[in-house]
Formats: sequence, C-alpha cells, structure tokens
Amino acid sequence: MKTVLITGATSGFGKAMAEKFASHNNNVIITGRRADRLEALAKDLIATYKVQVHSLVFDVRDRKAVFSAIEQLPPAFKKIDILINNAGLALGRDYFEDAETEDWEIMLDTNVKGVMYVTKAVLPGMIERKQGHIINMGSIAGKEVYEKGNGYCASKYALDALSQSMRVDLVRHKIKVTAIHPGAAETEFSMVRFKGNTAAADKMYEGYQPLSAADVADVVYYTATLPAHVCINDLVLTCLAQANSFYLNK
Ligand code: NDP
Ligand code: 8X3
Repeated sequence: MKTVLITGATSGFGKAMAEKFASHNNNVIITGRRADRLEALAKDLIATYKVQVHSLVFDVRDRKAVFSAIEQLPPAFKKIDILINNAGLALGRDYFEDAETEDWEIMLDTNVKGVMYVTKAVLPGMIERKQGHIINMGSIAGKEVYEKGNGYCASKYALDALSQSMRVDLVRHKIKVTAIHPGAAETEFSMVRFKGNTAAADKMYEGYQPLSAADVADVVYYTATLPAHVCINDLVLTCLAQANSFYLNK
C-alpha cells in the first residue's frame, strides 16, 4: 500500500488515476480547486475501496497555498511515495497573433510553475527517505508543435524539459521521474480549452475513438508499479487514429 498524491483529481485523468490507485489498495491525496468534487470523490473512494483519502483544495499557481497545504498534511498522509503532477489545462486555440496573453500566462503558470511548486513542496520527504516517484503529465503537444497550439505547446515543451532536468538532478536521491505524454483524450480538457463552447469541444473527438481517461490511468499505473530498479523515463501514448500531434486519421 502506497500513498499517492494526484493533482487535478476533480476531473479527467486525475479522477481516473485516483480511482485506479485506490482500487489497487493505495491511499490517495486528491487535489484541485473544486472542493465539492473532491469531497464527492473522496466519499466514493472510501466507500468503494476502503482506502484512506485526503483532499487538499488549492490552486497550483498559488505558491504559498501549495506549500502550506503540503506542510499541513496529517501524519498518516505525510509519507508520499508517488506524486502525479497532472493538474493542467489549455486555453484557446488561435493563431499566435490572435491568442490572449492572459491565456498564455495561465497555461504557463499552471502547467510549468505549478508543477515546480508542488514538486518542491513534496520533495523533502522523498529525499530524506531516498525513495519516491514523480510522474509528470506532459502531452504530445510537448513533442511536436501544431498550428494554433502556441502557448499550450510552449508550456508542455517546458514541462518536458523540466521532467528531464528533474530526472538528472534527482537520480542521486534515488527518485524516479517519469514523463507521460498522451495524445487526444476525451475529458473536460476541450470544454476548458474552448471556454464552454460545447460544439467546438465535441468536434475535437468526432470521427475516431480518442483515448479515455481510464486508458491513460492504466498506463500511469503501469509505470508506477514496475520493480524498484526499473524506471520508464518518457512515454508517448496516443489512440490508434493518431500518429502524432498533427496527424489524425479520421
Ligand atoms: P480536465 O480538464 O478533465 O482536468 C484538469 C484537472 O486539472 C482538473 O482536475 C482541474 O481541477 C485541474 N486544474 C486545472 N487548473 C488547475 C489549477 N490552477 N490548480 C489546481 N488544479 C487545476 O483535463 P485532463 O484530465 O484531460 O488533463 C489533465 C492533464 O493532462 C493536463 O495537464 C493536460 O494538459 C494533460 N493532457 C490532456 C490531454 C487530453 O487530450 N485530455 C492530452 C495530453 C495531456 P480544478 O478545475 O478543480 O482545479
Ligand atoms: C492535449 C492533447 O493534441 O490537444 O494535450 O494538444 S492536444
């Protein structure tokens, strides 16, 4: 039984990962900004899987809130074995000259700086125990850029670099760092990206079978349950129809 902290567990991949890890008898710390969703998920996981669940409500962009939440974890949840930096988002799908500068700031603050803050807050315990696994949710948008992807691609390229950098810096502490880069997956991601425009969001998943949140959770769980001496450093996964970030065979 391990303790797994999953950021962005109110929806999509994070929620599916919380279910996956809990269903295999792990205790989970679930985080996000929407307290009502965390509360409902915690109740459900405790009732269904009889594991321990702790919810933390914070915005990953708020450095003070991140450190304070992690510092105040109850003793039973202080020893975090696996950190999954999953919270993230895309905002807008426009040519560079039309994109909103505020959207760029939110994406970079969330997808890059948020990962840095949460990881730095969780690391001391892992370093002390010389054991831990950090899993960063990248994207194929961090492997190849696509048209109108500017700010989001930049944030996921930065996260790719950060994951490599963490791996190099943390290997001497025996901490694993895995970066997982999914392709198109049907979650609330596109509703967020298109700011509530359901038609635009639905169009992203028309004409092919995208990944599901459960597909991604299965792969993350696999990387987290390998023998102690084995680490998947970098993993790209897409649905069958998708060859890379800009070639989709509908
Ligand atoms: P969802 O929109 O379904 O979930 C995103 C999660 O991130 C929510 O739980 C949300 O919680 C949380 N989140 C967003 N911003 C913040 C913030 N500032 N502070 C705290 N939590 C935040 O999307 P997905 O599950 O699809 O996305 C999860 C990750 O996977 C993201 O990093 C995304 O970039 C990446 N990804 C997604 C792909 C896809 O096609 N769906 C493909 C490749 C990568 P709340 O709003 O409650 O704070
Ligand atoms: C989400 C996948 O292709 O929309 O990271 O960028 S994509």
